[in-house]
Amino acid sequence: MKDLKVFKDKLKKGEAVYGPFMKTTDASFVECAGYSGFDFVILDMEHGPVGFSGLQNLIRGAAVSGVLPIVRTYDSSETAISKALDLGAGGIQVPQIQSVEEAKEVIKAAKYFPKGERGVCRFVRAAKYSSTPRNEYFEAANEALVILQVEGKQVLNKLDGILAVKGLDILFIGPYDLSQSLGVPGQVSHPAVIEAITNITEQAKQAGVVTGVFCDTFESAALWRGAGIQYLSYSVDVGIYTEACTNIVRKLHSN
Ligand code: 3PY
Ligand code: MG
Repeated sequence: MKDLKVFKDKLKKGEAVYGPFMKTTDASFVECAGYSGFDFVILDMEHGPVGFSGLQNLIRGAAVSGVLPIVRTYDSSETAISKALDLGAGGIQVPQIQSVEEAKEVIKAAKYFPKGERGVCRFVRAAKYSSTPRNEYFEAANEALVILQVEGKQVLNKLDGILAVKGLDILFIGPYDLSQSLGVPGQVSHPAVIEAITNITEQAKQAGVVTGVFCDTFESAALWRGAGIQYLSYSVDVGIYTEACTNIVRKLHSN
């Protein structure tokens, strides 16, 4: 997967990668994000309405516009993970990881032998429905990114163990759920949330693991890029569209 190699090289060089969450079920919007130059899109099965048959068209939209499709699974179950990968996701992003054991189970579901026990089928979109030679496919498939989300204060004392899990590519911090668990729901700029994100980032840095975070302002994107976070998820398709519409309506009414 060419895009995946470019993406991983950027991370290795310490560069930043940017991409929005996508709640759309229409591949046109994924293409727009790709043609705009984003590095990745996160196709959201946790908070968006898309199902698996719609998901495959969103992944196709990502392929034609040259952007890496990451799927945020609806949970950490084997089915949620392997179906997304079978459809050709460049990586999976799993929400609400609660323990080291759960992190290990995710790797097991996402990787083929010898790294894991992913259910085997080569008649899937990711294997070009069996056109990809089998050895080539199973090796390439094991390159898909595994991104784990930590977003609750109860998981903070398990971070060392999670960061040591083999096969983890990126530790993603969810500021919104984190803010709720810290007792300030939605206040992602609250000092307690900033402190928690800073500490997680530092701990990951010590462990040599790339971090990611969600931002919905340019200020927070700059803040977290400055702190060394490389995988920056910038806002959400529907939020971006709402903001653009609001600005247009405001300007039209000011004429
Ligand atoms: C969170 O902030 O909780 C996320 O999952 C990313 O938007
Ligand atoms: Mg969350």
